[in-house]
Amino acid sequence: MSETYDFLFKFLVIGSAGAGKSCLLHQFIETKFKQDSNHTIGVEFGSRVVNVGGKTVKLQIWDTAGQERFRSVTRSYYRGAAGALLVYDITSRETYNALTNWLTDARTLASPNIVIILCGNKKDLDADREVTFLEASRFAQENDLMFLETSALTGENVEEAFLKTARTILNKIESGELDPERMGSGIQAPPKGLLSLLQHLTHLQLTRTGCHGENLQPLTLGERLLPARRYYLIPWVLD
Ligand SMILES: Nc1nc2c(ncn2[C@@H]2O[C@H](COP(=O)(O)OP(=O)(O)OP(=O)(O)O)[C@@H](O)[C@H]2O)c(=O)[nH]1
Ligand SMILES: [Mg+2]
Repeated sequence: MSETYDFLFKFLVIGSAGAGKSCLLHQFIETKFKQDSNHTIGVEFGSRVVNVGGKTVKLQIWDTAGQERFRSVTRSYYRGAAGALLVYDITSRETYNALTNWLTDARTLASPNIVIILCGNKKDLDADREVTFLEASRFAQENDLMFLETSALTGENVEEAFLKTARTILNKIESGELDPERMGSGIQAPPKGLLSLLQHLTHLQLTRTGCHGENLQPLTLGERLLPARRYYLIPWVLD
């Protein structure tokens, strides 16, 4: 049975290899530290339903590989994301220096309106710190990002990072700054029509290619089928 929710937000977790992206996601979903985390191959997926400001929001989270060799694969998942955790490791200046590149990718490939929180992870390793809180908070301010230092190991600020991002998106919807109906907004309302009901019952999702043959996107209710597009039935992402 699929649960009910007011909104579904597509989230990305991006940043350099080894920054702790998969551990952050694991901590958020399972509330425990992921022991022996290996490099992510391509992308991994997780989801959790949260309560934000009286609304039930399902977060559909794509944890991407930080290694360069997966870049073309991971980039294809950016499109239409509503929020992102941009992660670096406070003990690795290299991961911090790469932030500008990740940020450019997120804003150009996902959406210019994507809500991003900068996460300085491995807060528990303060003795090995290479990036100060002040330096990163300035970077965040200059680039219009929210900012938190997190620890996937202790769980500190992990839930906050996801919830803060969801709350900001929700505020933008409520203020009219973000339109959930807009294609590629990364936000979906709950399944209402026959198409959605069918998709949820069969766990198959009707998708189509984008205007330029890129990424598969779910069909929206009432959308017309066009001869120039290709349509596919793919397994609905299960919990
Ligand atoms: N001390 C400490 N170690 C962490 C923390 N988060 C992750 N690690 C360790 O950092 C290493 C990399 O973590 P991952 O979560 O796999 O890193 P990733 O960003 O997903 O890496 P890719 O999938 O290759 O992009 C692992 O050895 C983790 O145990 C943290 O908050 N504190
Ligand atoms: Mg990973």
